Amino acid sequence: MKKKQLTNNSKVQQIQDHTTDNSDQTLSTNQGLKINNNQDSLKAGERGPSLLEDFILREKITHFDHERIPERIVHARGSGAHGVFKLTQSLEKYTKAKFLTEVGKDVPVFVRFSTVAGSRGSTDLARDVRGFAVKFYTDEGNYDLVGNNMPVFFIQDAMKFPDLVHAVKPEPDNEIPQAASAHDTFWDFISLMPESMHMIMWLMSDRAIPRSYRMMEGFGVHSFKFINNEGDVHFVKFHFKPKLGVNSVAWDEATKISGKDPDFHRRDLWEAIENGAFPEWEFGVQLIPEENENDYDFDLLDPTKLVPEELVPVQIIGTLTLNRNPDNFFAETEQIAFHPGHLVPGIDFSNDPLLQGRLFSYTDTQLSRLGSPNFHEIPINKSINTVHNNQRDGHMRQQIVKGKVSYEPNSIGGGCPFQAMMKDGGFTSHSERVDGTKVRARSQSFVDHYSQAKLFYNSQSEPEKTHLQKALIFELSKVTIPEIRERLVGQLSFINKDLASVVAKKVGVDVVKLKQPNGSIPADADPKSLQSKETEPSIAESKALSMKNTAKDSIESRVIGFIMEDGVNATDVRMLKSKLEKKGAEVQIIAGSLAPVTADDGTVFIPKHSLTSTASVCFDALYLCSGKGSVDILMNVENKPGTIHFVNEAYKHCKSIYFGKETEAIYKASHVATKTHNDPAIVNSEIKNADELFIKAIANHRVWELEVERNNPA
Ligand code: HDE
Repeated sequence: MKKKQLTNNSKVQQIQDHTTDNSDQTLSTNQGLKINNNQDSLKAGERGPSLLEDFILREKITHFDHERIPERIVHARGSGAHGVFKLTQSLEKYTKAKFLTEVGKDVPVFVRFSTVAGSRGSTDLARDVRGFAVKFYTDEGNYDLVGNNMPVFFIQDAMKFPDLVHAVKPEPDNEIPQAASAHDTFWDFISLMPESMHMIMWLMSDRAIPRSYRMMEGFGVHSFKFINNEGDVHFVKFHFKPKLGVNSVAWDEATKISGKDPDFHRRDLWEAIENGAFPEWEFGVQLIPEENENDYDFDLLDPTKLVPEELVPVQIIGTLTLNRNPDNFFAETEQIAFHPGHLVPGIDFSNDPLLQGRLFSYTDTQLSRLGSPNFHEIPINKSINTVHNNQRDGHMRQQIVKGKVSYEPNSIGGGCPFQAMMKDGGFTSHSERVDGTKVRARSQSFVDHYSQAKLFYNSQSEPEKTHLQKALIFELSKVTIPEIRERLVGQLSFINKDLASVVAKKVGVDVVKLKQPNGSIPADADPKSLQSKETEPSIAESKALSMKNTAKDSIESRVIGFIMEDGVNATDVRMLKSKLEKKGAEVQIIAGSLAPVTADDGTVFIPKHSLTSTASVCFDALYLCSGKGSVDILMNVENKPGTIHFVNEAYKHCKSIYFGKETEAIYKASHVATKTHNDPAIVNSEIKNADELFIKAIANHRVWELEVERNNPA
């Protein structure tokens, strides 16, 4: 694939000013002293003890000893990329934020995707929420949109966050399990928190096992506020919609990928960008005038609720494109420091009690992770706007401020740096009348915990509903305490009776009717009585909530495995490869070994994988290449188990499989031969327009609706 032109911008320049290229350079100490022996420590005699005076050894080892910094408490596992945000439609009517009013201007960004629960070295394919954090380096300062790939959250108040995280993290006595919610403490907590039920529907859906970071939606989750030049206020919800559609893998696939390639998402993002297939999202907003705040049957301040797109459509106003991989994972992806409180004029917080709590947490966590209040000076965190203030000193200070003055007001420094006038774009908090009694309480408008959980479940396609049921069954089957399973099933019964009974049957409990007081939990409450109001959603279904209804018209960056051996039909390979590549897909060759494959006309193909070094779970679709000689080798005693397993597993996971000419032996030995009536994703070279049918099937991602038929023991 041809590399597209990288966008150059001021942030790229700023970061590049800090990069070092070691090529053609001599090794040196941190003090710039050239080193002429990097093999041996200084000793008293060749076989004698090492000497304390070996400052070169000591410097090297001391630096090594301090290489690690604490990983993020949550979202520890992640990967990121640089890119650009381009506004296509001005929001001047609603906000004075310049980056949302200057159409066509390139705003540099860095995006970090992450899982939440696992540690830095955990697998990418855990069932989990994904972080979707975007730093916009605007001319008015950094704006951070620190969101997720799901539009709601587990809890309504920051007070519960440490409890939630402790419950999902590995259990404290034995540190088991890593990166998994399928254990007692998570479901114990959840079963006692009816407010989490909407989020649980999202978490048990396939959104929690994405095919790629590039195929996930992003959401700001909370309601924020837009303020325009006249001081008018609109509530705003932020959305990123992937141009490649929202797609996921099967759970069986996710568990296998975790073994075959735990870096699957990280690699996928990296390779797509290296290949010039730059991931893109449409950026959209839902806008609600301040005076309409109370028009809905949910509270806009409640982060367990979304605003259905049927009620407030998403207006697409820009594009986010990721076009450059970091040069150094630690310096950029690990040290980037997000904070929902990094704002620009024209955007403000709402009183969402979860958001309000976050405003404390992020700087606090950077202080312990990055170790200094000067973390804003690290290149990846640095604003492209100039920074002038009277803050001084601290660990690792980089800025060298000239002069005597570090206070304001001052006359010695001519009063500088001086306060910005409003007309110069200074930040002013939106002035809002706030009065009330000091209370430690939750608003009554937050007590409906089931209506949007129902809305989500009802909006899913049949295969999505089945996957959600199976996810709950898997997770609860790992819960060792029957009372927890029973309590959770009781919660499900308020969402959907069939869902509750299907799950109950499989996890060995009865559907027990729980009592229903409101959602807040009194200290002496009976756990079985912790229910909120059972309410109905105001609309029956929302199309935007099903992945089925997202873009399915592109095969760009899809990875297609071509399985071949010596004697393969070179013409067929070349023709299909070129058609797929023209549409932006990537072809990777798989053979019995990594030895070069010689085709029927003498062409040599170099395999990227062998049947044993990879697996079908790492590909979007398979082509069993034409050619009797090739098929004979793929079906010999050594290769046959691998070849057939490849096909059967891809079949089970509802992928498209294309059987080339003379591949009957593979077809017949596989499970595919047993049932393929009306299966649009099984393509045979004898069918008319076979190549086009294959391309269409790949764009459709999977034939999930045939999952029952395609099930086999692979
Ligand atoms: Fe975070 N969260 N969070 N969070 N969060 C962190 O900050 C926290 C919440 C989110 O790629 C931490 O720098 C509290 C909601 C993302 O670096 C920490 C509360 C949402 C990332 C923290 C929340 C998020 C974080 C850990 C409840 C979705 C990764 C390391 C009051 C809208 C950003 C760090 C990255 C990271 C605290 C709730 C998203 C500990 C206290 C809701 C995407 O500060």
